[in-house]
Amino acid sequence: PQTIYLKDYTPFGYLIDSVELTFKLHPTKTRVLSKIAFRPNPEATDNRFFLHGEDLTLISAKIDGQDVTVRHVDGGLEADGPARAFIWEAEVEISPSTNTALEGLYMSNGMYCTQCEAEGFRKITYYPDRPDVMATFDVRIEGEEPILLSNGNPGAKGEGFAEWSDPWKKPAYLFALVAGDLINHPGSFTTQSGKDVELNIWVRPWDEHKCAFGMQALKDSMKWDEDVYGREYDLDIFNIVAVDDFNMGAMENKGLNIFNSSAVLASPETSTDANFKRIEAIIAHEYFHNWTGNRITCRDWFQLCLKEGLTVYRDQQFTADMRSGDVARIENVLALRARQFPEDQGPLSHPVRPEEFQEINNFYTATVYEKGAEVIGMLKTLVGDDAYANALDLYFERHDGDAATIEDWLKVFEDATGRDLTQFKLWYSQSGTPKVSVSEDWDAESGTFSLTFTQSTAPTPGQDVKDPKVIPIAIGLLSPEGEEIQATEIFEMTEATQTYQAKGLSVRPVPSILRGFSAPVILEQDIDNTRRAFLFAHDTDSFNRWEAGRDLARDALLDMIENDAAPSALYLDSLRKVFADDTLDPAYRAYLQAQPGESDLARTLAAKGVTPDPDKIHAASKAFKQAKADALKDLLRPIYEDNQIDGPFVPDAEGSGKRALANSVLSLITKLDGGTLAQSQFEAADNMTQKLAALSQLVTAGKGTDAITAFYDQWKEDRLVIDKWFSLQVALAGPDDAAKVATALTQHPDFDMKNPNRFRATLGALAGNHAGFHHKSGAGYKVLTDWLIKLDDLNPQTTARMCSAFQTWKNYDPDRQALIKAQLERILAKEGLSRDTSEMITRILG
Ligand code: HT7
Ligand code: ZN
Repeated sequence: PQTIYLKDYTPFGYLIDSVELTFKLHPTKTRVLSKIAFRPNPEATDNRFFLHGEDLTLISAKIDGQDVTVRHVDGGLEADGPARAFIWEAEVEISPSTNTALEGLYMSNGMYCTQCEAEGFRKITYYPDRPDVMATFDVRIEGEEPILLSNGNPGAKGEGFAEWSDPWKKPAYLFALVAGDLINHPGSFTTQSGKDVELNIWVRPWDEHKCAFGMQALKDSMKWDEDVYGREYDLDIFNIVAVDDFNMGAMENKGLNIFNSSAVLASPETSTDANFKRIEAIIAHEYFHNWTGNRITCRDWFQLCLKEGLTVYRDQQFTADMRSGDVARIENVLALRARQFPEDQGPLSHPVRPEEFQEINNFYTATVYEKGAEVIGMLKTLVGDDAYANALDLYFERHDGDAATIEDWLKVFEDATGRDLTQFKLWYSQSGTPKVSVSEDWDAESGTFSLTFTQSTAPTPGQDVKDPKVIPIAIGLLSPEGEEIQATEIFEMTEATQTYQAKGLSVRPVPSILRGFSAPVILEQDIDNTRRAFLFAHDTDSFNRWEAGRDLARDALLDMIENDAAPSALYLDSLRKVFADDTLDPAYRAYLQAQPGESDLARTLAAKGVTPDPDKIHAASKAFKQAKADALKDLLRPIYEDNQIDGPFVPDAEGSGKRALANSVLSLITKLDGGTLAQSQFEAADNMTQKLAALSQLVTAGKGTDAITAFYDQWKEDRLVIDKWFSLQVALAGPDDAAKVATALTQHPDFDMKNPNRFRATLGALAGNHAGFHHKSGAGYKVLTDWLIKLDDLNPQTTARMCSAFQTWKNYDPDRQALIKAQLERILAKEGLSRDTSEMITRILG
């Protein structure tokens, strides 16, 4: 397969003034007629007229009304393009119902829909399918379906047809079409300049009761983007459509966002608090793309973080404003460490702006998205809130309508602040997670406290040597009594080794370093657990307070795993004191007692050079939880009772926080009562958050058989709930059973490998069950591989994404490595393996 390089970018030879598309819908013989006005691009040096095209049957092609001879070449066609303005017309035939890759135009349960990012439009018609080619689109859809939707504003409509017109220039990846038997949940929004916008969430009739929350989240997002970024919506209508078969969460097509139904549909009976929170964030994310992604798009796919990093940063700000900011930061960092750190510290490591790829779909990664957002957060920390706001205003003003680059983005900040960002740019080009180690010095005579920091980044694939980066390190100082004697300051580290000093102090302070996780680095602090316990009790920075408790818990667990130690009395004692504090926000309190997961512990061991033993990790995790339950015994029931809510379920910060705390306590109580309380919660629960938490506890306690059956019987008609049913059983199966449970569920009549949600619920859950997946028999590896090989024929994109389950393989012992390697080689040997999966496996093998 061909590798594409950032350094090879050249503009396309032609510009497009307008695109007219007509769709004559048919499940196997859809006709697409295109009429495109091209003219030579004065900035291009190469005027080859090449149009991308895949899986298309060409019926006819004309230039200025005359039939034209085309040459079919790899990935598309070529024709002799005139060196003047001309009209290209083509008719192609495609087959949506047999398109299982869910890219281009496909069918999901009888409904037509599209997914064009990144390179799916070329499966719809011949076109320069690259983001720097932007055009206005006029679309006519002819079909029997009652609802026919596309981008932009609605035009003429009649029996069997509808027309849409998008006045904003856009790249083809933002094109969308939906046709089906849908009903709308309506809403409206008046923009800051007084324009009324029609809002709709389009769903199947039976899902109408699951739209209200999404609609409110959309209105909140529209208002927030006006209030915080001054961004107003720019069409008369904003449509969202829910689709069951979808490769990712959602897609920001101009004026017609398409959502995986799991990312928009919600009701208290069927969705958990976590689902509600995720839906709110995804609706915001896709809406925010209207400015950061659509009005200003990417010049090429290497610049993906330009829109994704910024839009994730914006949706994280939104969540922090809508809910608890402290908890949101903990959740973002947990997600970064769980998904991005392993990527950046393994064979798939790549820069936030990659410089080469074979298949761009493989680069919609935690590094581009989540680390990309951290980079924006650091930039804001470095320049300050006001300068950030000015820079963003300038960005929108200067680049509206552009297909921009990271250079453009940084130039805006340089111009707005006068700051040189040359070194900062390394965050975009240099991969790997920096390690920052720190040592302390106290000069009592002068009252000077020094912190000496050293940064280093291990080599990553293709990058042996790393330069020092700019790292904003937020530091606060506490007195030995726990009072804040110096509020948070930002220390800008730019050298490999650099010292921070605080002078004129009367006592040696206790430092709180990297407050709020001010940079995506690994902080190595040589401090003892008494210091950690102190910070856990007193740190005035909520993130670092939580982090201190987590570090204590992690060290206690590692001691149990490595040295068969007893659960740390210091930790349990500290936890008791902190956990008893009912003035703390319940959601935050729930996080204070959460322990690192098994995969997290395995990675921590590997980073220390210790080979992780999944069985030992599993056993220690269980024993640790039991010890916590014993130590907190008398506190648990009162906390559980105090956090029950009378009245209707509201998925807001307050309600979800109380439920999170009550359910975290339930998991400890189950360790003591064997599941009695969980059984009554399961029977009484009127919402999915409490139902599923109770079911999880029953299954973990080995008492779940009847509840699993009852749950299925109650919810068998609801696909999204049944995804939970599949996932929970595999995720909670014991190490010896996980592969068997997953295999048995793949035989269940409701298992459908073509549906990515169901596939992930079953096989993704197996990969997430650490001790089960890494079972020494190799059964976990084999079951996942068997299914990845089958899925690759149907859906390469989802297959390739799921290969990342193997990315940590070199952390394990030689036997497990050999077992995994054999499975990776088996995948690679498969005849006709997709480019997506082949690239992933080749990179993982290293
Ligand atoms: N910009 C979108 C990324 C995307 C995608 C979405 C759905 C299916 C396939 C996809 N490939 C790429 C989603 C986002 O970041 O908002
Ligand atoms: Zn996005």
